[in-house]
Amino acid sequence: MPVTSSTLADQLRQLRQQIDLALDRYSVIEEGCPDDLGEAIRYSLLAPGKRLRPILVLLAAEACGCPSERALPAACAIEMVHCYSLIHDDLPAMDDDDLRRGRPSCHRQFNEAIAILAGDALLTRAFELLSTEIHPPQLAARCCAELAKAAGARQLIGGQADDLRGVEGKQHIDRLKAIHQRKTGAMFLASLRMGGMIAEASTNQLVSLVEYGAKLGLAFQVVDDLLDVGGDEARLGKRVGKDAGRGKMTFPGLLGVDASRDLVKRLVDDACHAIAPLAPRQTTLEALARYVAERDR
Ligand code: GRG
Repeated sequence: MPVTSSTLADQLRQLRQQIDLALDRYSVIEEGCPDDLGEAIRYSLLAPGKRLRPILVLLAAEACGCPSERALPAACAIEMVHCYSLIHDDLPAMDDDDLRRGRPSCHRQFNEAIAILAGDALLTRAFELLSTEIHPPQLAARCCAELAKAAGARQLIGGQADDLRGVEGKQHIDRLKAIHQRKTGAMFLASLRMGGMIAEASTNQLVSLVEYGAKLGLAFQVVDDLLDVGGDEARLGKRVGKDAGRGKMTFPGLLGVDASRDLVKRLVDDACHAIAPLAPRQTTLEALARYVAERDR
């Protein structure tokens, strides 16, 4: 059955609720965690993000025939790693942002030291969660390896390091794609692969999810760049116009706005094509890809 935009909106609302309840539960760190650190962790983690990566974990599991609840710890773990990366990205030494998810960024609300430590604590908590809440232990180990690889020096952290040097580098579309493949794409792929692995997906099913994730991750980032040019700051909950203002490479900057929009359409079509073999359970992932292309936040 086709998923209309209103049924997708309902499904996303329910998934976010399920994820937020689990994040709330998993981020209570008792005994020994200093109050201000615990507060900073929960302030950033429970702030109203889109929860796209955890949603991908749950939908990938469902698309491969497994109840989404089983994938909830992995969904929360990837959101924790994502949240750590946002906290650290906002620091003065990196992107120096005062606003995140519509609120003062973590270091503005608390202080730099607490923000660094809250990020560190979220990163380590994610692996604690995977190793204690995913069963059997072999599956937990595979999930830990998957997330560690995506968040590590070759992917998320390496992409961030290259991006920070961006203004000095050669402005080229392939270089831009490579940075985003590492900063955004790798975490999308890890989300989908962990969901698939928890559902005991076949190799062919994992290949479909990976192809979908590669196209979706890039589409997401092109839209992110387009929103940085023409988006609404209040709706996005973060500063707009900052990339162009800093001379950073962006898709609209390199290709123009219209060609960037065409690229998004092509990528979303390719993403939907990639998961056709998962029919009949692929429809929500398809609808999600269309939502990502049309999003305004
Ligand atoms: C500090 C290791 C380290 C990495 C930082 C996340 C990141 C890497 C940088 C943030 C800047 C940026 C444009 C990253 C690309 C990925 C991206 C668009 C992140 C924001 O993700 P959303 O829009 O955020 O899903 P919410 O708040 O909705 O979860």
